[in-house]
Amino acid sequence: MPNIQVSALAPSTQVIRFNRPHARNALSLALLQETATALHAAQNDDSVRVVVLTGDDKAFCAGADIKEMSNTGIPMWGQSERLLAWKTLENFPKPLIAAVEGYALGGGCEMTLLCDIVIAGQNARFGLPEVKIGAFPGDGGTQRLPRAIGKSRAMWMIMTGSLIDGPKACDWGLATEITPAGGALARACEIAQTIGDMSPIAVRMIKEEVLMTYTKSLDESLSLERKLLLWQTHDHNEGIAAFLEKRRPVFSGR
Ligand code: DAK
Repeated sequence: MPNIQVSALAPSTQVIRFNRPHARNALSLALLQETATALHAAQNDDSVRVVVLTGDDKAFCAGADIKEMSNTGIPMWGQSERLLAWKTLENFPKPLIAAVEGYALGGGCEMTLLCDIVIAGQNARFGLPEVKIGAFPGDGGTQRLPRAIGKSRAMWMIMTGSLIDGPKACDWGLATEITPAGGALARACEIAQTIGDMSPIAVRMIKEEVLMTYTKSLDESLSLERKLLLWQTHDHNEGIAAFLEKRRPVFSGR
């Protein structure tokens, strides 16, 4: 049985669904690699404008596969296949939306931190419980969580392994929006469709620029943003023309 299912739920939106329900969608190396392969394909497919990551009603993803850890021990953390798969997620240039129902724990929560927008069902539970197995969230969680929700809340979550529910995740800025239980995927696809109608080149630039916040100083990122003023595209001309002509723009991605 494949560890993920890839489908198009709306034109221009690709949905990657984690498919290890017996293990609460834990991130086996195979699941991680299949996800990376699907993302590579989506990156190279112009018809895909937005990717939605999702799980099932019980779990988005319960984190690294603890049963695999007991097979391979500590060296698994440094496995190049594992690190490369995480890099693929981190460097994915198109919008990534997480639709979370149930548990998003450990690596599953770290994955949502790499998504650009996170839609959580009312029953969602977010947490970084690695401390309970004598570890720490080593796929970016110790760095990205405090940037997302602030130091004190991040310390509390990471040091105690406590989970927070969807509404609190939304209140703290870990999730973008909350839906009734079972509604996260539909809402994520709706947002994906809205973004999919925009100029893909503008959306890509926006993602790149916003993410500079986390990697560069303000001076450097502001000057890079200013340099982008020199950037001109057909889509920009088309957007202006469509506004003036009171019609919907037709973006080509050039
Ligand atoms: N791995 C493997 N199997 C898992 C799993 C996981 N993370 N989570 C759940 N399962 C399996 C359970 O073992 C159970 O299998 P069977 O017993 O049926 O064979 C099945 O899924 C159903 O689980 P439960 O019976 O427990 O179901 P519940 O609904 O009652 O509870 C739960 C669901 C997700 C709350 C619970 O299963 C749970 O607490 N799971 C563990 C969650 C967790 O601890 N996640 C963090 C994993 S560590 C690094 C260092 C560390 C890390 C990364 C990098 N570096 C140094 C680079 C660590 C990363 C992690 O993510």
